[in-house]
Amino acid sequence: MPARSIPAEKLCFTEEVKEALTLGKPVVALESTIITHGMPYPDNAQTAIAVENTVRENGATPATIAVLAGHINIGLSEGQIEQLASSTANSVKISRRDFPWVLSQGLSGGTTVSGTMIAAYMAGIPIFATGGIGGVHRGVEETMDISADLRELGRTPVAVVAAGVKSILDISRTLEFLETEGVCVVTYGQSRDFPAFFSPKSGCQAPYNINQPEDAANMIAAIQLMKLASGMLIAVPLPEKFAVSGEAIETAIRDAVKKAKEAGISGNNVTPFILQQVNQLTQGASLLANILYIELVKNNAKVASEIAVALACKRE
Ligand code: PSU
Ligand code: MN
Repeated sequence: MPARSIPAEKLCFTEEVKEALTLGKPVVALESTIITHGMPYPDNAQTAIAVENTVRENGATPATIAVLAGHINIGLSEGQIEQLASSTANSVKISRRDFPWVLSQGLSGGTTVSGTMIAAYMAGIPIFATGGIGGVHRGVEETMDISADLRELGRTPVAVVAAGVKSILDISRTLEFLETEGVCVVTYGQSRDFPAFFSPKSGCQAPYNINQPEDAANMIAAIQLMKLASGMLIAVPLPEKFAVSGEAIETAIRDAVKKAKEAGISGNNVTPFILQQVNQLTQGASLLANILYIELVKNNAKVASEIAVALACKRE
């Protein structure tokens, strides 16, 4: 997919990513809000590097995307990951609306699913792996809190591989909104049950189900063939062996939502607040939550890599 033309000095590629893209090798984009707003240092840096390695082990090149000093970086060196991970206090959480500010002010930050999709598309990377995407928040009737991720999926043709959305969100409204936005949602595995992050099942059905990387590659190719402006969501459930512990953590997350409401947290502070609360509420189990979280992201990265490989094979 040809890169959208933007001034080269604003888009910085690592040699590894530039070479892979030039040669048409499989590349998987990775987001960086996980690094800046999802986990404390040094876990965030270690996780980011572990996820990159999972992509490499599965035959693709990882391109972690972030904004550093006003430049959009497609692929980060270990030193840059370390820098971003250890200086999170000044990091901006970057979705579509935030680019004009961070680029013009020369700021740094982690890109959300929305922000990463935009940058991946500019760089010519059609597939991207993350943990979970943002969604429609419960109480949306009052707050209008709908993640920019959902509208981005409707307007940027990048396939996002994620474990669905957290059960704290309004999952059925999230799926309704994705339908309105024209986003093709597909579960990956044995069931059409849309996953809810640590819970492999939410009880809400996705419209389609696939279980082979080639199926996903064919769908991405169809989007490209039709030049649809919309992306797609490939929802991968947490592997069965982690499901029981996953359910316990989802319960803790639901408690954290209550707290956020009581504390009057709003806007883009909601998700980081909840993630931090869950660590506290699960106490002894927070280590488990961390381990599960890393397993979940790595599993998504593996699936995305296999899809990227299948897509590259189709192009040869
Ligand atoms: N969901 C998670 N963990 C996360 C996020 C979402 O379980 O770290 C991050 C992602 O970067 C996502 C963003 O794109 O939060 C959505 O934020 P908001 O709800 O403010 O749109
Ligand atoms: Mn929001």
